[in-house]
Parts: sequence; C-alpha cells; structure tokens
Amino acid sequence: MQDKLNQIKSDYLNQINKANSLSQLDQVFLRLFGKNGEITILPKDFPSLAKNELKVIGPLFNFVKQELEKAIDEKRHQVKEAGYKTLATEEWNPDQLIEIKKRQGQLHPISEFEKKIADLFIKLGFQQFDGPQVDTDLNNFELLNIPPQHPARDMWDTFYINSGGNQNKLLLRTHTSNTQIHVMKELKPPFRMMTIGRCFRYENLDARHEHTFDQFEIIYVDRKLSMANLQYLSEYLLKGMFVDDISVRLSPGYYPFTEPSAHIFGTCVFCKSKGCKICGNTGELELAGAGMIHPNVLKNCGIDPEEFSGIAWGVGPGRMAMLKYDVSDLRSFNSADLNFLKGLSSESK
Ligand code: FA5
Repeated sequence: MQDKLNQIKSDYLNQINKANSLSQLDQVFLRLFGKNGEITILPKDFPSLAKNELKVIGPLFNFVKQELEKAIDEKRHQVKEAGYKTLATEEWNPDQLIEIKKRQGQLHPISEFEKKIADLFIKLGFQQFDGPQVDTDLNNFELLNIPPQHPARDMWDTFYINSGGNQNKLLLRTHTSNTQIHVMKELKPPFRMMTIGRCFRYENLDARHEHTFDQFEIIYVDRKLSMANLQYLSEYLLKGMFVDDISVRLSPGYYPFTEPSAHIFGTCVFCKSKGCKICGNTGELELAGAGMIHPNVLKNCGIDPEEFSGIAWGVGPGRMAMLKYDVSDLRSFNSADLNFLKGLSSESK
C-alpha cells in the first residue's frame, strides 16, 4: 500500500506538471478525486490492513492527498496567470481602441434661468437664503395665517410625511413662502431676501402644473413700502428676463399671507395675446402671486406691523421658462430628453 501511494504521488505530480490548460487539470483532478478516482477508492482497502500498517498508511494517505490537491491548485493558478499574460500581450490590439469623445456639460435650462433671476436681484441688494423642503405644518401654513381647516389649504394640498400632533406635522412644502417665516424670525428689518427652491403639490398634472416644481420668492421688509414698489419689482423681473415691451398686469387676488394680494400676469408669447390653449384663451399667463405681507404674518415673526411693511412675491421659474424658450408643456423640462434640453442652452437662445 505504501509503494502504491508513493507511485500514485509521483505519477500524478508528473501529470500535473505537464498539464498546460485548465481542462487538462480538471481531467487529472477527476482521475484522482472523482467518484472512482484513485485517491477516492483507496480507503476502501484500509479495513484489510494490519493495525501497525494502518498507523503508517493513514498519515501517509492524508499527506499524499494534500500534496496532490495543493499541486493542482498551484498549477491552476499558474495556468490562469499565463493565460492573462497571453491576453495582455498577444491578443491586445491597440487598433481596437475607441476614442471616447469629451462631452461638454451644461446647466439644466431651469437652473440657468434661475441663476439669471437671482443675478437680477443680487444687483438690487437681495440676499439669497435656502429654506427646508421638508418643513412643519406651522411654518408652511399656520404662521402664514393659514390655520387648520382654512379653505385655502385645499389650493396647496401636499404630501404629508407624518401625522404627528398638528403644528409639528411634517410635510413637503407647497411653496417657498415657508422660507419667509424662517428668515423673518431671524433677521431684523429692514432687509431684502430671496430664495429659490423645490416645492411639491398634490396636483392634477397638465401642461402648466407639475407635482414637483421650483419657485422663486422675494421678501422686502422696510418702512413705508407700498404696492407701487411691488409693481416696480414685478416689471423689473419680467423686463430683465424677457424683453422691454412685455406687458405686466397685476390683478387683485387672494392669499391668506398677504393683504392686499395680487396675481402677476405676463403677455402670452405663444399667441401674442390672441388667446390659445396654453394660456387657456386668456392671452396672458399667470406667473406669480404677490402682495403686501399680512400684518398677522409680520407679528407671528416678531416684526411690528405698525412700523414695518413688507412686499412678497413667489413666481414659478418653470412657467417663465416656458415663455422664454417657447415650450408648450412644462413637463418637457423634466423629460430627461437631452436633445431638447441642449437646444435650450443659453448659447442657442
Ligand atoms: C404661491 O405659492 C404663493 N406662496 C406665492 C406668493 C408668495 C404669494 C408671496 C404672495 C406672496 P401660487 O400657488 O399661486 O402662490 O404659486 C405661485 C407661482 O408658482 C404660480 O404663479 C406658478 O408660476 C407657480 N406654480 C404654482 N403651482 C405650480 C405647479 N403645480 N406647477 C408649476 N408651477 C406652479
């Protein structure tokens, strides 16, 4: 038995040495360790061995088995490494290299548009602030003079994150007006602030309504401000972003957090005021909501309404970009259609 084991060892080490492919090594492995492999069947003869002989054969068997397994493993590794080297040297053909062309990135047209709006107001001394997209019911509604059960909540229905006790209820903000509250609580008037950010609404979607869209909002708090300042800033925005002859119209509106309130309209560029399906046959598009900050809101933020007044308005840059770029469906901006978006870059306009 001892001779047989030594014979198997030397024969198979020889075969393993000569093998130069993984499939040859698999064959050798099967001949040794397969169902009827030479190493597999050997222990069947152990019961017929004398005890003394078994004491020698047992450890020798284990040693030979481990040596052969180790030799196969090492040879497999060598064969694989040699294969990689061949691939890297002989099969590598530099002619197959494909040139990866550099692609020039650009800002999304809405971001580009928002940057231009912000630049306009930086010139007038407005500071930019960022407000939370997830906020409390208190900041999004109550401190803006919209108590629970107020019918105006229907217009700004949103997505709720938890139903925790009323004021602490978390929601996705419906407008950037929550930022008014954060800023007015922190700053002492007079101040001019602006904010741009994402808003969310539980909306019926159409060419002018998205469930997720951006708003740009300004607040100006000082002594002796009036609707005349509001009219001026609205025209400043629209003329700055469009052309000097765009007509701006303020019509009376209602917002619980402003008094008086107004809707700001710009001429519909699609039909040139004739009336079309984009503007709902009105000849103009509503771009912003605005007004003088309600005394209750000023008080809620610790500002004395007897001494200070404030102007606020919030516009949808997406709606304005529709006009600027002649896009008939707001949803195209989020379509991820690169050809469409590239066509709207500042260079092409
Ligand atoms: C507001 O959200 C007020 N917070 C604006 C405001 C601020 C009024 C400060 C007074 C003082 P409104 O819901 O009308 O108002 O929205 C303002 C603008 O956001 C709209 O004129 C429109 O341009 C844009 N907008 C509103 N809803 C959507 C929507 N679903 N998809 C795209 N744009 C929208």
